[in-house]
Amino acid sequence: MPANLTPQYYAAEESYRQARSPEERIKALQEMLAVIPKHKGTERLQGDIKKRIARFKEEGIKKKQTKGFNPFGVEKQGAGQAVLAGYPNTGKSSLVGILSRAKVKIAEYPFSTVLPVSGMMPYKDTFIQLVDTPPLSVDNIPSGLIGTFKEADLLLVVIDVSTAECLEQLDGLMKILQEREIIDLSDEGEIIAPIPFIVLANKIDQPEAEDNLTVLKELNPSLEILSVSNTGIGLENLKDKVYEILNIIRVYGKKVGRVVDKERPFILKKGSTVLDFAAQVHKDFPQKLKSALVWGSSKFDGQAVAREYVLEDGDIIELQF
Ligand SMILES: Nc1nc2c(ncn2[C@@H]2O[C@H](COP(=O)(O)OP(=O)(O)O)[C@@H](O)[C@H]2O)c(=O)[nH]1
Ligand SMILES: [Mg+2]
Repeated sequence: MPANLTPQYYAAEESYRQARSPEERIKALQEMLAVIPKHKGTERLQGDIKKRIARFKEEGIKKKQTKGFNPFGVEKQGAGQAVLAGYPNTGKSSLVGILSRAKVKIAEYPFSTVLPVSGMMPYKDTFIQLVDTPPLSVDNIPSGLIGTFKEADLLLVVIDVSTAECLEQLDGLMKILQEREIIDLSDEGEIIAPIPFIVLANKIDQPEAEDNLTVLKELNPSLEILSVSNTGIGLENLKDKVYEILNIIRVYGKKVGRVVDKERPFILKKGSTVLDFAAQVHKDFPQKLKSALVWGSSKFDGQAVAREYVLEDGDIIELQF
């Protein structure tokens, strides 16, 4: 028997896919269950959703009981979370300090950062969260830190190209992260594991840096390597790249007869539709939504579009009920 699922159901399912925390997942699953057409064709699916809700609830309780507070957990904020990873003294804290307003500890001696610290990096009219982390090396991998990496939307693998040790640093980091299935590349250099990443060749302002970088690039032709420094080199390029890899768009809501609220963009995954936008504004909206007017990506300003219309970065949307 066909399930005949409704747009409301698909919207709820989309929120489930975009959910980041167990609480958000449970909420989205409950919404899916509430709007799913109740007939024989969906019985199995209903059962499956109920099981998933029960499992997430159970996991949540267990986590609270066994782990309590996890000091390596970093609550997500802003348009996306980029976590830095690197050996001691490679300049992770300096980068987070410059790019955000976070109070990070910068020191000439290693191991001055003990727990993750996050700061918000302004970008266009939104903020991207940067997470500074304690250092790791092949001999010292703080176990909680692997958890921090696994939760990231993007990893910034930081190496210090002012020294020839950058070759070992890169190999060591790639090995640690690949073994734990955090990042992975195909032979063609395509990112195939859950967390996208870029390599940051830091301290490019130093005398030996360019030569080291040339060798590094020759040995790792498939890697995306950006050169940066705390003197400002490459930082604008880095921001653009981070935004691009997060694969998100900013869109703006406009109420009928009002001016658009340009202060607070909504953040959606690239490829999101008018319906996805409606679901983010209010959970009841997808059900009522008829169409929308769009300024930006549409052929002309204020064009009426269907619910399935795919939005683009910068679009302004007026929902029509
Ligand atoms: N020349 C130069 N020095 C840097 C750069 N970034 C950081 N440093 C220095 O490297 C040392 C370690 O920096 P820090 O940010 O604490 O490294 P972390 O251990 O990776 O967090 C400090 O003395 C910084 O001033 C850079 O881009 N160029
Ligand atoms: Mg540090």
